[in-house]
Amino acid sequence: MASTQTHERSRLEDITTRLRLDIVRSTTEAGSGHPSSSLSMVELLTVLYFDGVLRHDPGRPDDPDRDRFILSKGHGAPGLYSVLAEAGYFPPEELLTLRKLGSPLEGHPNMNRLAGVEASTGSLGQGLSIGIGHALAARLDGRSYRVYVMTGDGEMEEGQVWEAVMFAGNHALDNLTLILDHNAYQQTGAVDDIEPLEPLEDKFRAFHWEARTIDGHDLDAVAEAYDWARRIEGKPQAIIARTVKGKGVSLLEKEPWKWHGKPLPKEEADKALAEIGGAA
Ligand SMILES: Cc1ncc(C[n+]2csc(CCOP(=O)(O)OP(=O)(O)O)c2C)c(N)n1
Ligand SMILES: [Mg+2]
Repeated sequence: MASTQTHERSRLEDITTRLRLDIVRSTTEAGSGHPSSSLSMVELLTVLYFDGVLRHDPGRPDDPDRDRFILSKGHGAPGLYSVLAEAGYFPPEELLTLRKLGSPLEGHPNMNRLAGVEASTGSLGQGLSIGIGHALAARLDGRSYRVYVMTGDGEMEEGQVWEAVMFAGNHALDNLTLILDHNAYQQTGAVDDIEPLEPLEDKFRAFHWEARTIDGHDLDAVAEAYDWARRIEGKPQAIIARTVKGKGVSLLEKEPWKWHGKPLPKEEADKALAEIGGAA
C-alpha cells in the first residue's frame, strides 16, 4: 500500500512539479512536441515510477524480470523522458536536447536509442498489442513481471486497441494493466464529439477485464488503483484515469483543442513555469 504519510506525499508532489517544469522547458526549447498530452500523465507516471509500483532499476534496464511500462501514446514522449531522467536513466541536462539532431530523445520514443524505453511508439493503437507480447512472454518464461501500457482516449478509437483488449481478456492476462489517460480531448476536439467511448467500464468488462475509473491527478487514488490492479487474478485490468489535458498550465487547460502538439512560445512558457512553481 502506498504511503499516505505527509513527507512521502510531498516528495511525490515535488516530483510532479519537476516533471511539469521539465515538460514545458524541453518542448519550448525544442520548438515542437506535445506538452499538453504529457502534462495529463504526470501523476499517473509519478506514482508508477516513484512510489514503488514499477519494479525497475535504471542500472539494469535489460533485467529480464523488470516490470515493463509502454507508452502507447508515444507523442507523450516529453513526459516519459522527464520521468526517465528523474529516475536516473540519463542526466536531466539532456532533456533540453529533445528533438535535436543526433539526440536519443526523439520526437517519439525509440527503444533502440534510449534505455528505459520499452517500445518504439508513436503510431497510435499499437502499444497494447506490444504489451500483450510481453505479458504472454512472462507467462511462457515463468517470470513474474507485470506490464503497464498507457493509451490516450482518442487512441481508443483505433480498431487494433479493441482487438488487443479482446485477446488479453480471452487469455486472462492478469499481469497486464492498461492505464487510460482519459483527458477528454484528442487532436482536433473533444473525444465525446468525435467518437464517444462510454460506457467504458462496461466495454472492458464485456471483454473479460476488470475496470475502474479514478481521478488521474489524485496521487492517493492513483496509488490505490495500482494496488487494486496488482491484486486481481485471472483478468487484465483497466484503470480509466480522468485527467485534464495540459494539467498545471492554465493556458493549455482552458482551450485544449487549440494546443494539441504545440509547445508554448517562450513568453508563455515563462508564465507557465512560474505558475507550476517549485524550486526545481
Ligand atoms: C495511427 C496514428 N494516427 C494519427 C496520429 C497523429 N496523432 C498524434 S497524437 C493524436 C491525438 C491523440 O489523442 P489522444 O489519444 O487523446 O492523446 P492525448 O494527446 O489527448 O493524450 C493524433 C491523431 C498518430 N500518431 N498515429
Ligand atoms: Mg486525449
